[in-house]
Amino acid sequence: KKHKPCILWFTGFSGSGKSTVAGALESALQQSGVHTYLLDGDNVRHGLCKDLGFSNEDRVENIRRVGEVAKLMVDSGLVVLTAFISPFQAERDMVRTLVEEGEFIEVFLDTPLDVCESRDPKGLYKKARAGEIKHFTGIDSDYEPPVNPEIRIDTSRLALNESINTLLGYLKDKEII
Ligand code: GGZ
Repeated sequence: KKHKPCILWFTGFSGSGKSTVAGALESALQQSGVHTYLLDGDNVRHGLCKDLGFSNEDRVENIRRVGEVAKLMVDSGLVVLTAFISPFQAERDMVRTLVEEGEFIEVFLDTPLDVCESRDPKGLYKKARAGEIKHFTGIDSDYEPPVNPEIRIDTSRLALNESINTLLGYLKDKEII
């Protein structure tokens, strides 16, 4: 059986669970023989986008580059997962236009900000509240929630395996896998 290439575009606050859910979904897909690639800050902001910071302008450019790379990966037949805050609807919509209808799947990690802040795995919210980090998303930089996401996941309400089952169910329903 063959899968259909697509982009699973995860968006949400820092600490909302994007990397965790995308990483677990990627493992599940690989176990069933689906060829995938996960793009996230760890492999992009240290290389392709290492010249960019966190001003609105730099975030727009970050997402533009990630979108273009994801499109190339779709052309080569991969299921691409991306895990970036990607705070603006306009840039998410722009990436959607780069691929065919149905190939862009917007996954909104709709975990409430107070939950993300209480998790604070890297202590970044604490630093942002103290004014040591400027332009932190949700504190002093905007996040525009998706208007019409294909999938919505609140990791404060769902266990990881439930989130993964939601995503796998969607992909099977749409005959992507
Ligand atoms: C937001 C920041 C900031 C600021 C550093 N605002 O939890 P993390 O650490 O691992 O994920 C966040 C990551 C966000 O990078 P993205 O490339 O996803 O952002 S965007 O899509 O908006 O371009 C956080 C860390 O970088 N980080 N400073 N000021 N997140």
